[in-house]
Amino acid sequence: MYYSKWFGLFFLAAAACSGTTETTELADSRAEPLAASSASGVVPSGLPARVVVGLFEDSGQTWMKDSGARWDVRYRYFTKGWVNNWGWSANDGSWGLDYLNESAQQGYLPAVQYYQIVGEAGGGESATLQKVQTASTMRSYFGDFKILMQRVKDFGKPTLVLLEADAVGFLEQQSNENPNTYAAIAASGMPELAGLPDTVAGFGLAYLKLKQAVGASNAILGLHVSAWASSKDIASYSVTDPLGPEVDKVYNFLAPMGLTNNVTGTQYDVLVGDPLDRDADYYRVVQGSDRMWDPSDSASINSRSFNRYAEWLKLWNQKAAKRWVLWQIPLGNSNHKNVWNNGGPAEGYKDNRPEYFFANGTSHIAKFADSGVIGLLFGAGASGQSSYQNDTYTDGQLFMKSRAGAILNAGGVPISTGGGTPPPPAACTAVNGTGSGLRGEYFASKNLTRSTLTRVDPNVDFSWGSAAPNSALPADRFSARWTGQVSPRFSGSTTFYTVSDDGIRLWVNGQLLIDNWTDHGTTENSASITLTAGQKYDLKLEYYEATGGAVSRLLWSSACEAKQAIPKAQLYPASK
Ligand SMILES: [Ca+2]
Ligand SMILES: [Ca+2]
Repeated sequence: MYYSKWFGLFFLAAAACSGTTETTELADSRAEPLAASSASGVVPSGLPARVVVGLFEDSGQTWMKDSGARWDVRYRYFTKGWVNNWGWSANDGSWGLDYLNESAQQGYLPAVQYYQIVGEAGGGESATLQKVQTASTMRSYFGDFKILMQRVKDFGKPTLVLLEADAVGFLEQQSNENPNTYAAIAASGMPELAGLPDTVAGFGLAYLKLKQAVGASNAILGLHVSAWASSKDIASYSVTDPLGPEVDKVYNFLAPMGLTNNVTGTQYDVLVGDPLDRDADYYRVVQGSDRMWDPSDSASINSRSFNRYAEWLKLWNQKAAKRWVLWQIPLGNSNHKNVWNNGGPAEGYKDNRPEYFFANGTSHIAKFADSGVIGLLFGAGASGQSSYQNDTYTDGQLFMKSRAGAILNAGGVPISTGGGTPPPPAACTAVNGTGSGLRGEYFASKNLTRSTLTRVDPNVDFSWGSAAPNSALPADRFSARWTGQVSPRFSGSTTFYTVSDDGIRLWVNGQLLIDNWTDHGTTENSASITLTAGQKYDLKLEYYEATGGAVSRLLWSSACEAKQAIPKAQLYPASK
């Protein structure tokens, strides 16, 4: 339980954080033994066991490939209109698939910064909530996103999809950080979204639902976490406020959007952050606002510093148990001329992030990995800013190409939990079953009479929407009973979940665990029971549909296993 040791350390420091000495000691104490191993959460499946480094590069460009540096990730924005190539292609997302394929052909994992809401009709950034509350806008918006998921599925390789930087922050502001604020999600009329709440939280869940409905399991979805939308900009201005309360506040808003268990049964894979959208000295020179971070390893976390940002990332990492991808990291270095970038050598504004990460070995990358960071994506967030094409350094070399390139070509910086699976606790010994599912008997009535159809269902994971389960059954007023045995893979407390629309009740080992035999919209119920791995227990699940949408799902989780539909191999059908 080394996390508790961590929290202990943190609170100790927080209690004494009026000076910098304690913070320095904290930084020192964590540097060696814990290294990158103290980050919480799993590295999403399909990502390598190192901190991936990438660049913004537009369709058709080959600078990254020509550079000879082993970049990992290539990203670009997908803005409103992408789905039909702004009128130049069919309305099928093929332009997007081309970008994914082009990136893969050049050896890169593609990343999409999905940035479409601001381009939807109805106003600018200040109208974000209003757009999300407009059913027709949401129907067309999520229609486009569904097409993205279909093309990502066609692509078939891991794809980072970073969702709506800025827009999520504006929703946070415009809803006064209330995730239950109305949004037109089920109300959009999109069939896949029928079971989701009409709330801002439901807006976040809609992306998860569409990924799941399309089956784009290779899409790695990232939810943007704003460092400014809580009314405190913790990275640039509110730099002495304690970080914990700010993290808690924003987490409470974002968690129901899909950072924790929810009705879709899935969650976001990563958190997404943006350290700053322009070079720091652009703000100083042009706007008179100093946003440069102190790069010193002994800087207080209560100062405008890399240490403070890393601490914020770490608190989030531990709270949400998810890794971070940072994107749109500015490209300025200390040799830039602090002028508008017209493409001449060293034109653009000074920043210190590339030097922080790449000019002094790899310890700073490792430090950020320790805070949960698994990806560093660099790119100018606006025109006139520094760029990797002309970031000429004091040695006459292009900085990113020569410095980041050297680190990447030497293999990069490793991270702890590679391979996409969490390290199981020692006690988690799996006993895999050989089952084939449950006997499913379906009835043409609400009350388990008029038996109409019997079959073996590999599992119970149905979302029939407004359709019938089978042509022999009606779309409304039907019911079903699944019977057989369940065999847990792991010993200990197992939590069973039903997700149903409408009524449901579940017995395990003769015990009535869940009883919600009422008309209702999609609802999750859960209960826990202690079971022994490999042993078979009687299971009975009864369900009825009244009218409208129909959902029936049976899931489980335990300390050793993430929440998921109970797999076929662990279910044995009753013979009659
Ligand atoms: Ca129905
Ligand atoms: Ca219903």
